[in-house]
Amino acid sequence: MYNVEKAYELAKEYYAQYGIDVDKAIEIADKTPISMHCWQGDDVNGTELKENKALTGGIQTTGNYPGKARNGEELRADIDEAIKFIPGTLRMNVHANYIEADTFVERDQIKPEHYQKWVDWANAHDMGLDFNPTYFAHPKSTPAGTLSCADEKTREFWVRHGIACRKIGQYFAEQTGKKCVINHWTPDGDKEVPFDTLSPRLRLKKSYDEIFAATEDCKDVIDGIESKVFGIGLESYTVGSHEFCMGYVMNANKDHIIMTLDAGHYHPTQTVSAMLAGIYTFNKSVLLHVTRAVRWDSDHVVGFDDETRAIFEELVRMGKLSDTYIATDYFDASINRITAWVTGMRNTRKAILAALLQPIQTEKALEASGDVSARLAWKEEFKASPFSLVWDYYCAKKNAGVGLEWMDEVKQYEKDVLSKRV
Ligand code: RNT
Ligand code: ZN
Repeated sequence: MYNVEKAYELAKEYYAQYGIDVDKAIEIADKTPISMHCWQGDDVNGTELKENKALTGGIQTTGNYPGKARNGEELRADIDEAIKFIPGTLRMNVHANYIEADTFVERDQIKPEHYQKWVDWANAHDMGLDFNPTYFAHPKSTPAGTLSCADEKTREFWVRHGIACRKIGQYFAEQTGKKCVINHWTPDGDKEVPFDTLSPRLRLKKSYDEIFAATEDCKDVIDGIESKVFGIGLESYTVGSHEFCMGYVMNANKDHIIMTLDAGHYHPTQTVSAMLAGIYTFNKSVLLHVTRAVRWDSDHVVGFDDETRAIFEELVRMGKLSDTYIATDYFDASINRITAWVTGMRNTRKAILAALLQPIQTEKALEASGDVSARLAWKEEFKASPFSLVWDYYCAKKNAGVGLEWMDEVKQYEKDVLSKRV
C-alpha cells in the first residue's frame, strides 16, 4: 500500500489552492445518511412464508449467482459483512415482504411486531430504519392493478396494506428515535396504451388520499411517491407516471409527502440531476433512489458515473444535500451480492464526497461576474483533481478498506459462508 497519509497531505494542498476544506468535506460526507436497501441480498425475494415468490410488477433480477440469503438471519449476516466496507452513516431500508412472522401473514394484516428483528438489528447498529409497501410479487398484484384497480375489493386490500405500512413506519421511528422514510411505488400499468388512461389515475389518487387520511396522526414518517416511465410487461402506460406523482405531491402540499426520484425511471435523455432544482423550487425535500439504468430501468449496481456525480454535485451546489433522503435501489443477481452492495454503496458515498470537493465559491463568483468562459474552464479542469487520494484516506480512517483491500475478505466470506448455501 502506498503512503495514504502523505498522499492525502498533498491532495489537501491541491484543494486548498482553490479554497476547498477537505477535512470539512469528509466530515459532511461521512455524516450524510445513505439508506441501504436490504433487497440486494436476495434478489428482492423477501422472507414471506409462501411458496411462490416470483418477482412481478415489471421489475426483474437477472442472474443466478450462488449464495443468496435464504432468510432474515442470513440476510442480516450478509449486510453485516457488507457494511464493514461501507464507510459513513447508514440507514437500513426494508420492504414489507421482508416480514418475519411464525406463520404466513397477508399483506393487509402486517403489524409492527412482524419486523421486530429488523428494529432490534437497527438499534444494535444505531441506524434509522426505512420502509416500503410491497405492491408487487403477490397474487393480487396483476395487470389489473393494485391501488388503481377497478375492482374495489382489490383496491381496498392494497389501501389496507398502505395504511399498515405507515403504522409500521411510525413504529420504526418510535423505536429507533429517527424518522422513517417510506417509499410508495405501485407497478400499475399496461402493456398497451389503454383506452381510458384517466380513471386508473383517479383511483390511484383516491387510494393515496385514503391511505394518508386513515393515518393522519402518524408521526415522524416521510412519504416518497415514486413514479416510473415503464416496466417490463407494462411498457406503454404507467398509472403512477412522473406527471401524476409530481401532481400528487404538489397538490398534497404537505411537508411529509415528497417526490421519489429514481435515476432509472425516466427516458434515457432525461436526468434526475436536471430535475432537482425545479422540484426544490416548490418542495422542502426529495427522496432519491440511486441506481444505474442501462438502456432501461435495469437496476445495475450504482457506478461512480457522470449522472450519479451530477446528482450530488447539483445537491451540494443548491445547498440541498442535507434536505435530501438518499436511498440506494438496485439488484444484481449475476455477481457476488456482497460485492454488489459494497461497490454500489461505496460509489454512492464517493459521489457525495466528490461533490463536496467542488470549487463552489469560485464557480459562483465567476458566474455572477458573467465570465462564462472561465466558468467552463474551471469546471473542466477540476475533473482531473486528485479525488481518489482523499477517498482512500477517508476509507483508511474509517477502517473500511483502502482501494480493493476489502475484496479478499468478501471472497473469504463467499468461501466460508455463501458457497455453503444450497
Ligand atoms: C421499481 C422501483 C422500486 C423498487 C423497490 C424494490 O421500479 O424502483 O423502488 O425497485 O421498491
Ligand atoms: Zn426505485
